[in-house]
Amino acid sequence: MNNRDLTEKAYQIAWEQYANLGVDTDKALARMDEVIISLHCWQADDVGGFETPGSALSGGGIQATGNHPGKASSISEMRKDLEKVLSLLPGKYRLNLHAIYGDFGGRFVDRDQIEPAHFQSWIDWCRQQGIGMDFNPTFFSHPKAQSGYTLSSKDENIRQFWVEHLKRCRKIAAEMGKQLGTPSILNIWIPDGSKDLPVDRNRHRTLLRKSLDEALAVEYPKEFMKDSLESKLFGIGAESMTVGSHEFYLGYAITHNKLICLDNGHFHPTEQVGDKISSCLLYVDELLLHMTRPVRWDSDHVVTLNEDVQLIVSEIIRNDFLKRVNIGLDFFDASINRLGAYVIGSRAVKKAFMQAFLEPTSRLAGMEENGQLFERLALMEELKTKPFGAVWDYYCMKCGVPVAEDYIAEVQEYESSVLRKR
Ligand code: RNT
Ligand code: ZN
Repeated sequence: MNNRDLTEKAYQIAWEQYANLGVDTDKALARMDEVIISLHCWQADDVGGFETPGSALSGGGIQATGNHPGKASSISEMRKDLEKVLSLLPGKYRLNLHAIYGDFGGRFVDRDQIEPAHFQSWIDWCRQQGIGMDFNPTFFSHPKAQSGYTLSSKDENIRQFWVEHLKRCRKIAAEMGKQLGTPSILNIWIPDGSKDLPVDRNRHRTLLRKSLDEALAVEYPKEFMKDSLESKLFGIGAESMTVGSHEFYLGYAITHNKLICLDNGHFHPTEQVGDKISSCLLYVDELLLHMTRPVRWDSDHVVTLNEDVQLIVSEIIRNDFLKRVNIGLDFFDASINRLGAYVIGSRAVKKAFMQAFLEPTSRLAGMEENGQLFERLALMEELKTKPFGAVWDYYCMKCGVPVAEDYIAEVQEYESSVLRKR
């Protein structure tokens, strides 16, 4: 039997097995179109950007490790890589760009000088691809970030420099959203913090609030852009205090009607972001997710289909939160093929959604309601070994992208014909 027929046949059997559980696999497939993942540009080049030739990540307490050959070192290489990635992924996507990825035409343009024009070629590329765009100011890899403080700096010149950067980024994001007809999520993450025990934490947090008030003063229509705030527990070199903590941003977001960004690498390892969603959404309209895989620390490993990711996604689907949750990826692994990393991570998140769509949720909820807790746990365990993979493969086939592990050969081919020649 050829692969296509085999995939069809496996799907028919899966359809029946899920039907016995009261789940309609065809409906689950149709719902996959509602899931849009924002592909973070920074996996393509280890968070380098294109400000100057050979730009590289420095400071900020984040790190890409590894030196797999073929890293994108120009905008055209990056677009080519992203096009290849998109050709291997089922369903819908967006592009998530950092400010350092502007099209600066070979000239150095400092962060307080960037304009929408520097991002026009990206907007045009996204339009061609039929995808929306998200955006991020870049508060690291810059001499004015080396002190460890940006928006919360006590140095007024430095603070003003970063306020100006943020103002400009918001304007650029609004332009992206306006031109592409879908709001751009502007995510603010700053590395500000202290390696050792600070005496005056309060001053930095007060300054950060002041900077946000100044930079967010201009209101843009929600159809063009939305601001999001990303907290963190600690970073390398900022172990003792992070100015933009979860409490800080949650308070700011609630009082200013902003989005909260939950990065699942940014909490104590035993905390679950999946558990935070229903709390945050009682108080803010929308969330942004940074899906990542922290291994022992905020290591930004490639996302895999693990229980962290499954809980996050289940919470979204069980509570019908999809319209209020924006999904972004945030990992940067330079030790393996970078395109392959995108494909593994994006597919893992989509697989989690497919599993969530295949859950007999009302049946489980009924058991819970009746106090049948053994039955609830037993059914959850059994669901793990239902033929979800057959539905996933069929979905990929219907989307016209490589089925199952077939994408490995395509990534290998791209590596030998393109990446190894760079
Ligand atoms: C850092 C944050 C942040 C960055 C990107 C590059 O810990 O997670 O989201 O990873 O902005
Ligand atoms: Zn993040």
